[in-house]
Amino acid sequence: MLDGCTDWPDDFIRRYREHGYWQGVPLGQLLREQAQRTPHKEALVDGHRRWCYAELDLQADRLAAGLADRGLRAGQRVLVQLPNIAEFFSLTFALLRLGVIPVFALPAHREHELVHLAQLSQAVAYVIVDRHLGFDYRPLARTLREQVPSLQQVWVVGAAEEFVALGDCVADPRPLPAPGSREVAVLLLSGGTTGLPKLIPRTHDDYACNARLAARACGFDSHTRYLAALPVAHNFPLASPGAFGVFSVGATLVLAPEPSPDTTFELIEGERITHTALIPPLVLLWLEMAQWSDRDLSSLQWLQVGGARLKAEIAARIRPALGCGLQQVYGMAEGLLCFTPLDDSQARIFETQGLPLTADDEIRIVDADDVPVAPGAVGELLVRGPYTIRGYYNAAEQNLRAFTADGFYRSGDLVRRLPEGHLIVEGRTKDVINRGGEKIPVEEIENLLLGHPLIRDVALVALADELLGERSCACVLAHGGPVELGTINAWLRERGLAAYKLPDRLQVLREFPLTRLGKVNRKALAEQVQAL
Ligand code: OOB
Repeated sequence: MLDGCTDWPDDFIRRYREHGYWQGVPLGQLLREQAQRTPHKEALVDGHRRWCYAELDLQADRLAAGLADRGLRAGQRVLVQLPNIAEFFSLTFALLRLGVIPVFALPAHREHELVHLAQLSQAVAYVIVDRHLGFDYRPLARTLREQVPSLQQVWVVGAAEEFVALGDCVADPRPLPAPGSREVAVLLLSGGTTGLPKLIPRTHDDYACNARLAARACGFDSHTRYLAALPVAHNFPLASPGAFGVFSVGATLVLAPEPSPDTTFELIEGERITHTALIPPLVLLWLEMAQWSDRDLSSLQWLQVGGARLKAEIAARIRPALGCGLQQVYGMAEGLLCFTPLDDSQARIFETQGLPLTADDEIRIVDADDVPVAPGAVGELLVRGPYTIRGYYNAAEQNLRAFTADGFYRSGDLVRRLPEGHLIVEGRTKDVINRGGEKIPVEEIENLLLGHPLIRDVALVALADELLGERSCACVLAHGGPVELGTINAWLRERGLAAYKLPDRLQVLREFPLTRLGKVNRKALAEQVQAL
């Protein structure tokens, strides 16, 4: 396994193979097998471009050969920041076939996040699109090249300027040595528990298991037409079951450039979409707009919702407004996935976040001392299983805190379990703000803000919000002078912070409420500010 990663112990490896979770086939090979089974079946739709399985397979092979010619070698990392376009998949499969490991940044990430990801992964190349939704990624590539010496190459989909066009990185396909299925396939981003985001190594075996079993739990078959409305760089639309789930059953993936009802309703109508996935704030927007839209959404069978807690009242509005069923999804890039079964009772579908995907997902719900709580009581969810990591990448010290000695991942989520096993997410212990599904690592933002000349101390807290569930408020003790949200956010933008992490509100205070131990009492602070 890649240096800096934690493998599963031998007895677990044996068990996961015996139980059929790990099938010994690298992800690149899964596409190959599908292309052999159904070469002419439509795999991917991106605007006017339609690729069948044979075409996607060929594009991946051509890129793999071309990138090998440019010196890419198995085990190296490549920072990939692409929106929902066909090249995301030809590139990803090319890298997977070479055993080169993509690090998936979100299109919304900027210099602050990207420098960290490139340094942490020691990426040798960075792949971007020239422009997307009005943003030019090439200046970002310039900054990154200056700041991260390991980044030798930049490949651009579209107009490359001084860089190299990805379209020029192709060569005639040739047989290349495939990586082993137990190797790391991709590095995903964690929502963050403390400090800056960490990288999550997912192996070919475990990620294939993730996608294949999730596709089964969601009723995907070869007739499925899945709309990727969320950015496919995220684990939910990428493999839970998402795009990889689609490819695992020979179905069709339709890419939306962004998730607005205008764009997606047209695609649902035109492409006869059967399944899609959203985060809760988008559900609200879709429900609202469905009333005014005359698009035909009748092909839609299932809407998967996850990333943040969906309110039961909103859940109940989905079928009447959109005409499709709801499937709640509780997942994490570290592994564990839960789905409400498609044939579950309405009450459970509306009020729970579902059942773990496999019988070998071991769930422990514990108190602050790691002691299991009484059945039905709320506690922190710890998990271990065939597709849940045993350690973050190159993070020996953090791993001591994020994993128990016997290999359980500490999710930082507070959950309770119903007698039949359904989990309900009740809150969390980790210092993350969940802004409608987008995760804001509190410490990362606080550390940045502490560098502002007018700010003496800061605490970022979550405030309740109708649309987003939570939004962020920077509570500030100032040195003096006017401290205002607009100027602070402009300053944060200059430092290259992704827009979704900018505080929604700023509150200047004289002092912070403290705990008995003299630390900032975040709960009291949030209550105090919410009441203002
Ligand atoms: C998904 O993955 P991440 O890695 O961006 O975030 C994971 C965290 C969880 O630990 C939990 O705190 C929260 O997001 N979360 C939910 C939730 N789904 C995720 N909280 C309440 N209710 C839910 N349904 O967000 C993710 C990965 C795969 C599938 C779906 C979501």
